[in-house]
Amino acid sequence: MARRRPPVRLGCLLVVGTALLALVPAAAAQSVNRAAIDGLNRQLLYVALPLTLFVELTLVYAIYRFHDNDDPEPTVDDPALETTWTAATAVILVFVGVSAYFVMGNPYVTPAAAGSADATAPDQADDLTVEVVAYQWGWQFTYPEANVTTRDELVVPVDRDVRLRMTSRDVIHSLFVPKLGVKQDVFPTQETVARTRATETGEYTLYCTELCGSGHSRMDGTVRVVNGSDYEEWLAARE
Ligand SMILES: [Cu+2]
Repeated sequence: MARRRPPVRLGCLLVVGTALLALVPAAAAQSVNRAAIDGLNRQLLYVALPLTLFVELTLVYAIYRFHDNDDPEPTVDDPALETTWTAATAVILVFVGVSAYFVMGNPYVTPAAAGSADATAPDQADDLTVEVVAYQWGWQFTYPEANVTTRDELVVPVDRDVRLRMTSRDVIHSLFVPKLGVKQDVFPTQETVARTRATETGEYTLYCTELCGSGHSRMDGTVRVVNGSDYEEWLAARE
């Protein structure tokens, strides 16, 4: 039976179809971190999806086309084909690496990557700084400028850079706010920093995402993103 190339036309169709998917507007992200991470996910999805479909459909086609082939021919060398798929794979891996590198280097996603300055250096003027202490099993948030402390509730103004300087009173914890794309481990005797700028008001759940003892599953809280004047009011009411 004659050897046939996989359905290349079908592959092209899939690539074009998925590229069109990229034109569909994505749901608005709730923070700059989240926008960067979602953007990367979409980029990788648009590469992975047509490839997956192409491979799977080629497999199904081969099964259908050759299922009653009683006289299969041995595979022959095809240097051109081998070079092509090796180079194509390399290009895809470089694309994945470079895309991920830029998001990891984003100063909101990795605050320590913002210039050579260490992340715990004096804060920038436009940053609202909140000191976070994690403990078994809860979160304490202190607003140093206002001398206000809350438990399990972080209130931040929308569209403003927020810097969380975090430490732990006992064991390792990890602050995770999925909707805001914030995730950072919290260590005893050490300070780590998380940064974000929320772009949508609302209530978001925060979790501890490091198994830290029997109360770990209850170690959650709320991040309330409010507009600037509501934030000032809230702060003033607690001073
Ligand atoms: Cu914890």
